[in-house]
Amino acid sequence: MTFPTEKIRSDFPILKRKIGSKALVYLDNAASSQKPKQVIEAMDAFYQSSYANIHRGIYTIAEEATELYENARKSVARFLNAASESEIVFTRGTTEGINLVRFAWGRKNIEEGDEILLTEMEHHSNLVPWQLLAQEKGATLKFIPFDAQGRLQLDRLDSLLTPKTKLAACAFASNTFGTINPVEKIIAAAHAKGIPVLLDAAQAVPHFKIDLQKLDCDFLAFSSHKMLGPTGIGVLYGKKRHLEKMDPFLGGGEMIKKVEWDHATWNDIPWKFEAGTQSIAEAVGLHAAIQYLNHVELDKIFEHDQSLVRYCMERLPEIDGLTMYGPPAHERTGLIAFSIRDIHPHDIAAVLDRNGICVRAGHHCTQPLHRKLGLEATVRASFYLYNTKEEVDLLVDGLKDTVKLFRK
Ligand code: 7TS
Repeated sequence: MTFPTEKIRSDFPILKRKIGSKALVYLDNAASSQKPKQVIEAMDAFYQSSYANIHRGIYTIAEEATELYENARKSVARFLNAASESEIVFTRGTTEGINLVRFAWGRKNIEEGDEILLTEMEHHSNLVPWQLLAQEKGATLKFIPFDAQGRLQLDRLDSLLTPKTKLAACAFASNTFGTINPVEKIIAAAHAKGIPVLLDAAQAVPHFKIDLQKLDCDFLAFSSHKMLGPTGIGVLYGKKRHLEKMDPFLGGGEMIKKVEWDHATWNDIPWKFEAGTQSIAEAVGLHAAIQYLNHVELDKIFEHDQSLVRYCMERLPEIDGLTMYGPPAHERTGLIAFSIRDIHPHDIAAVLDRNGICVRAGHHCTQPLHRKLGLEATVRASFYLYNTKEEVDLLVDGLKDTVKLFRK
């Protein structure tokens, strides 16, 4: 069966928009995805009929709101095949999830002289929190390097995992190279030495199936807004035995059991980590997004995204002076970063915008990675389930126009 792109496109109201006289071509999905009407309507219906704060009301709509929020948690647990929904903590997004581990796990477990192993292709969200923790504790950061094709050099792994390593934290898929990293190997090598592993799955969960029972990572963080859901909500998965031993992240309402004047005891997991009023409507929206992804099927979405990136990588060499970064198409998610000789990425993005085409130009929050490539910035096109081959053609046409304009 062919992938039902037209049917899918009809579910996304924004895709009917024009930029000037041009149809919107949205190729910035790695930054954030668009939302189907099923997500927008689920949140709208919640606000119109069941909105109330959760976990405290005895009245009907408060009970409905609580059930919807907790059902969203159950659906995330099923989506990832987590052992229990108590391992699913709602956060504001990937960045907050990683910082939660930094504060609630890292402060307790990282000491002076310890090492944290990262990779050279981390988003700043999985780099800066560890820099801050390392500075606070007197710990050191180590990095698995990447090679000329944007692949991790795993032959270095064993020597980088030392008796001082207390955590390995790694992007499941790179937001700049698109590389799907061999995280299973990293997890196996780290676990053999008793080292827990955190995966930044911001670019993974939206695009391919993850089975936490098979994967066996200790922590995994991602954002709803990159997987058709709303902004303002994300997930931190943590193994029960870690979450139970961790200190709270933020203090306040909801995360407590009993409060005295000078101390308090903590709620059970996952609520111990959910202080204050949560993003309730956003949880409803995330639930609807998961239902949508399940309906289309992630395996098919992955195949579709890869077919687009493969086609794009076949066509991009038609552009004079273009360099692509990262591994072959079959080793990546549906995104490609590139540069064109003597034309600034911002100029490329600005000309494409005149054609209605949205791409990301800049360092994509991976400055050290760009510096290692000797670049300040690249252009990145990233695809998702509603993109088409025709849109790739429009991108290539737009790039040809850009080159003509700048090489007159
Ligand atoms: N980790 C990775 C691998 C990411 O790609 C991003 C966002 C984040 C973490 C942070 O997610 P947030 O939801 O907490 O902001 N990546 C991008 C990007 O590539 N362009 O804009 C945001």
